[in-house]
Amino acid sequence: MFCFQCQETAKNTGCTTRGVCGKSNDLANLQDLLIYTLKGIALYAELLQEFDIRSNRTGRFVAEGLFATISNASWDEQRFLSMIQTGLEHREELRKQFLEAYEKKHGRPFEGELHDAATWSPSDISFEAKAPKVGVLTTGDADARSLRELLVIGLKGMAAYADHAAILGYEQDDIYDFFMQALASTTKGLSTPEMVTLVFQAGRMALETMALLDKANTSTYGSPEITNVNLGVRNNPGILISGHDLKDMEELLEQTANTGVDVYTHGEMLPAHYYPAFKKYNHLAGNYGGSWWRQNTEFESFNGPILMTTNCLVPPRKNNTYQDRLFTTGTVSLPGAKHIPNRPTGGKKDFSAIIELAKTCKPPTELETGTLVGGFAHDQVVALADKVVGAVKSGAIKRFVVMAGCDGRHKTRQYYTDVAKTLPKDAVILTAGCAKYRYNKLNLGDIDGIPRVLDAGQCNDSYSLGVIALKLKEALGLADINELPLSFDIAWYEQKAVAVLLALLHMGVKGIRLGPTLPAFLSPGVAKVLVDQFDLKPIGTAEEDVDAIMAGR
Ligand code: SF4
Ligand code: SF3
Repeated sequence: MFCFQCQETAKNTGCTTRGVCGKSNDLANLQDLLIYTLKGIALYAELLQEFDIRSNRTGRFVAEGLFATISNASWDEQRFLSMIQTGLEHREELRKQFLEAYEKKHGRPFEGELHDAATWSPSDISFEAKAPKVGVLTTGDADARSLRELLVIGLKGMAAYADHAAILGYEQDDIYDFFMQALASTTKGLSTPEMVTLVFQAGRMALETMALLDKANTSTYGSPEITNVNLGVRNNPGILISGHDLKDMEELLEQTANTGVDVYTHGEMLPAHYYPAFKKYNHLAGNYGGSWWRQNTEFESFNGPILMTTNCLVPPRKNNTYQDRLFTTGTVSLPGAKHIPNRPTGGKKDFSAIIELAKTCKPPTELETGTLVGGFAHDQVVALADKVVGAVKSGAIKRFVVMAGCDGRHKTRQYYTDVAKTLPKDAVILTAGCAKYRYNKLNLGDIDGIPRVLDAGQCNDSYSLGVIALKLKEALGLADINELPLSFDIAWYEQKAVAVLLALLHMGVKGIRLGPTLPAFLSPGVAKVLVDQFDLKPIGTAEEDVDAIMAGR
């Protein structure tokens, strides 16, 4: 195996025998083979675009496949074996369609050469034998490998956003077309400038995908509102729901109403509390615990069933006792955990097994008390625009610092807590994603009633931060986003953060700090392009960086 897609990769170069995350050699190889299968599908889908033939079914399959390979989502080898099998069948359908369309148009059969990804057959070689031959290291040149993987890793993040939007009924042809073009491109001998262009196009498409998801979420559940979320527990049994899937949240809340079972959010599901559509459920009791890497202790003390709707799922340790209470659904899977099947067409998921189990469980053990405030997505911040702009003009707010992104288990992430603590009292933190758990319980106070940590939501809501920046630019009459009193100190872990980074670069944001380490998949040559063109920086110490941030550097 060779995997370097996340921030915790071994020695910041690559996991080669077993993932730091726990991913096995076989699972990593199967994920590579799934990506290779998607490349084969993409090659035909791209060719079919020339005949104006496309289908959302293919787009959806590719998005789901990419999403399944993101860090800490799908741990079940059987799942990948079945996706590869289905993918190859799907590829053959597209191949047939292409050959027919070609012959119809040209009056003769297609005789061109196609890449192995489009033609290999499991009747010639087993999945196990094929998988190790199609991974990241098959691209020998370090810069070409880096550009291809930056593109594929960014696509994985975009695919997660596209999948969430599709679940709510929002899909766009141009996004699916780009998935096909980008995946197919990695099988071609493109020049470096051509590959760089595709990476920057990925930034534009990432922004478009995030905008689509924002529309899907806000049209379905309303615009997030300022909300105080309870951190304590009640006396009823509870179900803990984590991950990012709001449709699962909706259906779980509906099905648990009047059952005597409360629902608590964990990790990235915290922002569900901000949506008007969920506020009517009195049994949505609060948020329990912190970010994903604390699951092994927090799931233990929750006492009731846990529903994982997406990443990040940390496999339970041997001494954990909650395996029997752990349920997965959607993209996420884990051998030994019960999986709630997808909703039938036009129907709903059936969470009754989780609810029945919850009724037999003890209420959660209290971890903390108090509340957390959030819900500062774009509409809410725009509603406060006069107040915010007034505070900037009066000098009460000197600087905004976007500290969005992911959390992770490494000690080096203490940096983000230290930055939050060290920032002067006239600085406001804008956040989204689970990165917030490094500082959202520090009680950093407010500036004339504006909290110093403004949480827009999940990593899926990072789009809001871009909209807020553009609105501030407009309100302050500035020509360029880089003239704003705004700095970016982004924490990344998994591939959605890479999509967000590419989107920010597309927006022209310069001087982003990215940590706790720069991605291992950036070769020195590719890193230099990003440093030269966008002034992308690694983090330093909290003190140095806060000084530089406040000085606009
Ligand atoms: Fe290693 Fe991260 Fe890949 Fe897991 S996801 S194998 S930790 S690089
Ligand atoms: Fe977190 Fe996994 Fe990325 Fe959604 S839950 S931000 S790491």
